[in-house]
Amino acid sequence: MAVLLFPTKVLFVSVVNWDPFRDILDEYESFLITTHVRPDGDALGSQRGLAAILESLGKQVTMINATAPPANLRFMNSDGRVLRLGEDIRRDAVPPVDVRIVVDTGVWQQLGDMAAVVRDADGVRVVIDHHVSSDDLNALEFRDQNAAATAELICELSRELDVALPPDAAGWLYVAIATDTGWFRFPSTTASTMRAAAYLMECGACPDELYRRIHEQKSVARVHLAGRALQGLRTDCGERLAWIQVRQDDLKETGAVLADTEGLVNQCLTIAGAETAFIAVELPTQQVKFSLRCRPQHNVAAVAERLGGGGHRLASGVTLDGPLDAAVDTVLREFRVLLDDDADTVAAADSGRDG
Ligand SMILES: [Mn+2]
Repeated sequence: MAVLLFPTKVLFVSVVNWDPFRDILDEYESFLITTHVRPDGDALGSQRGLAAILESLGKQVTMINATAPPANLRFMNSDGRVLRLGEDIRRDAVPPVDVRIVVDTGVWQQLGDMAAVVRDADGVRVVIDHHVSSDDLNALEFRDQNAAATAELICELSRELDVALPPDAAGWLYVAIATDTGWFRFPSTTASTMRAAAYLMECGACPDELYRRIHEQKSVARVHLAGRALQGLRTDCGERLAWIQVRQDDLKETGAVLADTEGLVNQCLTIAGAETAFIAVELPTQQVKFSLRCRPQHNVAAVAERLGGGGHRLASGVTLDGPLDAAVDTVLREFRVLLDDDADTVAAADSGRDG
């Protein structure tokens, strides 16, 4: 059997032409890097990874975002290098730079208050992104819609420029790719994604430690709340819908806070045969906040939109007036329509409901 020996260059084929980026590096010295509001792992990781590359080439880099990252990603800014506009730095104190780079989005609205900072300045504008939808930012674009994360492009850039990534930067980029791919299990994950991850490990990223820092930091109250919510899990439409609810009393009695309900709904989709799911969370205002999820054959955005909410095909949300039971019934009806269920199945499932 023939053994194929691939040189590194073949393994790391780039679909993006980075030559214009090289030209920018030849010509300019100071850079501002920003990303979208409510920055996620890919946004922050790409921002920080790119900054590390530019700094190791001797460039001046400022990082400013419109909003702060969620609590479990704050370790990615433990040195405070990523500034928050209006908190850490005033708008009129933003330094003049040669180049403004936007990562992980190309949409003005997603930049929040940073949009004006990027727009109202002379100089070169760059977008590095993997999303399909984009405004015309009048920028040099480095885009690969097939990349699982913007950080894949940043990895590519570091190899193209032959810049070794410091271990912390490798870790940030690893977090970026891991979180955007659901730890390498979403269909967006390709062989190139895994090669990028391997490269980052070679540069010093520690997957076990990074997973722990992001996903194994729960409070006892949060785990208790999850237990309680899951204990009350119900199914409908022949177990094609699984749903849970959290009352204000559940929060009070476990000591959990509203944010502790985040991500709980995804547990419902771990049930064999479950195609759709929702969580109903009773708010202090008596309103009820719903998070809707589904498998790719369905579209819960349609459900959310019919009820006045919105979101993505696979993950949407809507807030309805209470009381909880009435709001849940409204949403259940919509899901039964969505699943195009016949009356018999619905009736059978309903008899199992004790609410
Ligand atoms: Mn991304």
